[in-house]
Amino acid sequence: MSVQALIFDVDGTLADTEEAHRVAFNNAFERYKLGWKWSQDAYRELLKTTGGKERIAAYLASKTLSPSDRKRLAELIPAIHAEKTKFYSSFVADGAVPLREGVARLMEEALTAGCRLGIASTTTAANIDALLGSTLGPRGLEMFSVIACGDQVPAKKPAPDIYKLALQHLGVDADQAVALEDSHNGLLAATGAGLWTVITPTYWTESHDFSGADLVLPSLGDPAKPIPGEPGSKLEDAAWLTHAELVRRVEQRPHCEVAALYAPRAA
Ligand code: XBP
Ligand code: MG
Repeated sequence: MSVQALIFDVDGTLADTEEAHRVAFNNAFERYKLGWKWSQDAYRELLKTTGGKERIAAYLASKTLSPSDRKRLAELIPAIHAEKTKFYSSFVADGAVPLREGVARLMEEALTAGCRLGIASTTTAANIDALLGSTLGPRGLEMFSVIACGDQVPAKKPAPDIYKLALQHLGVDADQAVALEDSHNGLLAATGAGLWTVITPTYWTESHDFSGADLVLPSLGDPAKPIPGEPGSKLEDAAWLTHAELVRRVEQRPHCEVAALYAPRAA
């Protein structure tokens, strides 16, 4: 199989965005005078639910409320989330969130090698537009052949739906694509769709279970920000993951071999 596409997750992978999301949620809660405030510890737990609207619903489910209050607040979720998205996309548009190290470099190396780029994310198109525009300029959106995101699929990560949608629109098979992710839910979604996976965790996801991942690195690395201990620990060519090394590793050890190592033992 040859690698035809790299499919990037957004939040935590393209950029370390979750602190900005957390502040945006809290701003929206204040705007609606809800008296809610998500601490970093609480948010780390809440992140186990993907999707902002679903996350608010999960938080609501954890609260003790009268049936009428629960119904009123549940009906308010879309409006609260829309307000949150306004706050978040304005933070990002103002340049508050840079790309993680190595992301722009790997994207350019892939495009130069004739490999296409896709996105498979749980967040909204508005947030992705703001992030790509503020970090890569007008060219940002054009670099991606496909952007699969948010409510385009009924089941969000860890369901594989968003990756299957990205593959479908790219017109490539799962064994011709690599997923780049940061979280356990993202890993499950990508492996569930049959993709080779590169995981670069963040502060929010470093404690997650990444069993079954094909390659786990602290970041993609860059000449300006080399990965400590590399080359030699996990990488061969450089102290950052190059597109050439990624392709070589995928071709040497297709995902199906790795998945077999973690396949549940037959009863
Ligand atoms: C991570 C998510 C998103 C963000 C918040 O998405 O689960 O819900 O935390 O963004 P990704 P929204 O798949 O890119 O890691 O409020 O727009 O959902
Ligand atoms: Mg993510």
